[in-house]
Amino acid sequence: MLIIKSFLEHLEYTLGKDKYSATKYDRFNALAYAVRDKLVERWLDTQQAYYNSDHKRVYYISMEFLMGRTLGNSLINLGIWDEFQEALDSLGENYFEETLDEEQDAGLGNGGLGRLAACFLDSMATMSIPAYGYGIRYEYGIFRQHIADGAQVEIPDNWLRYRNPWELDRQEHLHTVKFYGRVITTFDKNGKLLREWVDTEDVMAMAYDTPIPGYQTNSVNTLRLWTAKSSREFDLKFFNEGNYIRAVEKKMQSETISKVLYPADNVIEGKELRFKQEYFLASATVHDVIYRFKKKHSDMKRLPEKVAIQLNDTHPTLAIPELMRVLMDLHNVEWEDAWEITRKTFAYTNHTILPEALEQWPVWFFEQILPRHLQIIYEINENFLKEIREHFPDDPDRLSRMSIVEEHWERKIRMAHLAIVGSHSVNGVAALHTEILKNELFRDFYEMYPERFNNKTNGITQRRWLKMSNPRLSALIDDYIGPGWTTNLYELEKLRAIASDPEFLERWQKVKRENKEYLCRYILQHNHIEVDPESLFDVQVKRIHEYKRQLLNVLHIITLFNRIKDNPKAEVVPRTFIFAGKAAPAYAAAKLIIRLINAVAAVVNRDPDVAGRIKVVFLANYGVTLAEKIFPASDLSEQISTAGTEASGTGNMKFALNGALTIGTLDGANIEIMEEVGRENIFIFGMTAAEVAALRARGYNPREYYNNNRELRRVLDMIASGYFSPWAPELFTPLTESLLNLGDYYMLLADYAAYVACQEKVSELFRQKDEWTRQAILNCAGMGKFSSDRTIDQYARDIWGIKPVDILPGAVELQRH
Ligand code: T68
Repeated sequence: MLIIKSFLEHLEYTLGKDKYSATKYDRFNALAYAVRDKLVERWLDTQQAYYNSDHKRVYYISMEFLMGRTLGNSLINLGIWDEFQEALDSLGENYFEETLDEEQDAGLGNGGLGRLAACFLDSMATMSIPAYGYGIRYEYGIFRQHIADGAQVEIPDNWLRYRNPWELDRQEHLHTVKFYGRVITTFDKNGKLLREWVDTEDVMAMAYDTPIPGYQTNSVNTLRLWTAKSSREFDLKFFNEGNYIRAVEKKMQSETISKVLYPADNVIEGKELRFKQEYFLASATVHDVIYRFKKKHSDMKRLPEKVAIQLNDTHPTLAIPELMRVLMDLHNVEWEDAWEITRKTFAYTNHTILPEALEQWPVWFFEQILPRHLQIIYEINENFLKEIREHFPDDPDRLSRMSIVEEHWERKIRMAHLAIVGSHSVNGVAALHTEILKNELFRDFYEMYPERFNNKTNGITQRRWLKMSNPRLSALIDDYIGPGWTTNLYELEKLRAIASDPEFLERWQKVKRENKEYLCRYILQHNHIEVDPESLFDVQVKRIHEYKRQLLNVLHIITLFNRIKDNPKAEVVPRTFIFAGKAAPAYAAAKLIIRLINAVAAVVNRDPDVAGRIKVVFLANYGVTLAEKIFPASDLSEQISTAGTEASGTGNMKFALNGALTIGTLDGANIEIMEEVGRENIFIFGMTAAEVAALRARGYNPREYYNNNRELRRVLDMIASGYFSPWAPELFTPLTESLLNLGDYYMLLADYAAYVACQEKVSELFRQKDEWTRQAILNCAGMGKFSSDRTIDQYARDIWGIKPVDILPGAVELQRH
């Protein structure tokens, strides 16, 4: 009952409420504080142990951390879920679940890249790796999505409006981040040339820390997020000039830096504010890292022995010239030494090959905002070009291809080139993706620095994505093979031996059925659609993007619709098509795809001929919390990107782990999933990446497919003629135009026939319930490789050179008393 005591004390003393005035949200906060108390002791122990042992640490810098909710995860990782559930439920029916449901998602990310960072934090803490996440404490995270008349509407996500009980503000951890100004040259007393960056506009970065508990371990790591605060000097300058309003305006302006997350996935918006955000994160983090290093060391050359910095895509790459600047201008390190230190410290992960997502910042941004960094980047580039000339004399094309400065049209800095040149490691996130990096996107760099390139196939944390989100399946698995899989996912292999065991099969089916019923209730509540839990749940949830081909899925749905309309008596396997995902607010095609899904849903769901066979559901506001409800209830996982476009995918792993079968292309990590679960237990269709490239080189003509396939033609004609939008017949023509007249860049039409045929195989198998279930079990059994624990272990060994540290419980306790 200590729990209840702590909970009630927080309700009273921290929140100033009693049981009469407490709202449900107060209850959540009181519980969160009670749990946080349990974290803090281990947190302090861990940080002290890192300090004492002076272990090498890794800094994972990312513009995004898509954490979702924290309370349930903390209870799981601390091993106190059952205890708290029982204690809370003694206060009232459903008290516990309702309380957990009060928590807002921390949505400080867009999609896969941000969620990967969150899974990595969980794995690093669980494996006792001395690690820090560094990011921005956006006041507004990813927008909340509403659907109004079938269209996406964005609502600001003001997630900090009511308190965030997990964070601790660190008023003392303040760094000055400089912008604008100019560089002057001076000499020190020995005649050495010095650069000084002066007349800058300064913004303060203030730290907020969130504890990151590992599972069944004493280690608690730190996620440190920066908030922009106006500097005092800044205030005083204008106040002293007597211009009060101007002073307050300036103050507000400087604080906008950490206001809002840019809501685009896999595209870059070349905005000045985004550029400033990236530098803000890079600079504050580099200063913090150096500050911590200097508590124990004075020789900067030892930095790479103690510090590894992982760049989550190019977004934090300004940390490279920033570290160079700090070393040279503030610590008097010579260029050669500074460069060696920097290169040994940094490592870069690429997450995409889409050209529109590769960052290139105009040189004039640098001239105005970061003049000192521009000088440094130019010097890095000069040295680099010299090196290329030595390696490959008489190859001027190579020089312009590889240069960090893009000279055509508007001059730009290519951030990926800077990241590769300034790092000792460059990695892709799945085997195919890394091959594409080496042989295509970064081929020139691979030829010059082959030893830098390596693959780290993504993973997910099984603590959140199975144990917490699918308690029924977890309990069943525990019953048969024990709980070892929670820290060693390869243990799931033991399921292979019982994949045909009738009793196990039956219990597995029962779990899936209950999870589907739960999702049915959610759908009924939110979409007012009644869904049959016996139907095949065919699910595509992820950001809406043309390359992910949600539209191909829609073409298949309309094909089935037509087949049923033509032959209303035919036996069909009932299916529920479930979609969810956000479109970037400025991405017109993606928003139109959402409207089409909803328009098709409206027609299909109310057609009496179709009743009981197919339904279409678009669930609004996809995010971590909704995902946790969807994966456990899914039968079929749609992973249908054009081969060669999806760097890895991680949703694919979450589905399979929860016992869904995959229909997918040979893209990203799908290939490795196939290798692990067996070719016979996955539905693969469509062109390979090589075939896509070859067809593109030959000249792809989508019209051929349109002309030669009657069903396809009919589907496209229906969309184009307004069958699904009679109130606005031309609404969807931009989509059919892009397929038929603008080249169908992602080759939906080329893969259509193979996709539809493959879906027929899916339906066939679903009729054989036990065989379906057996294959689903074999999928789950094959997921060992896709734990982020494995991924992190590989980063730690191959890139960071970091070993786990044991945290002894109470080690610091002794000192405290
Ligand atoms: C994703 N990338 C990849 N980017 O698309 C996915 N981009 O294949 C992969 O599994 C995942 O990264 C993890 O490696 C993204 O999510 C973004 O969200 C993004 C954000 C800002 C700018 C560009």
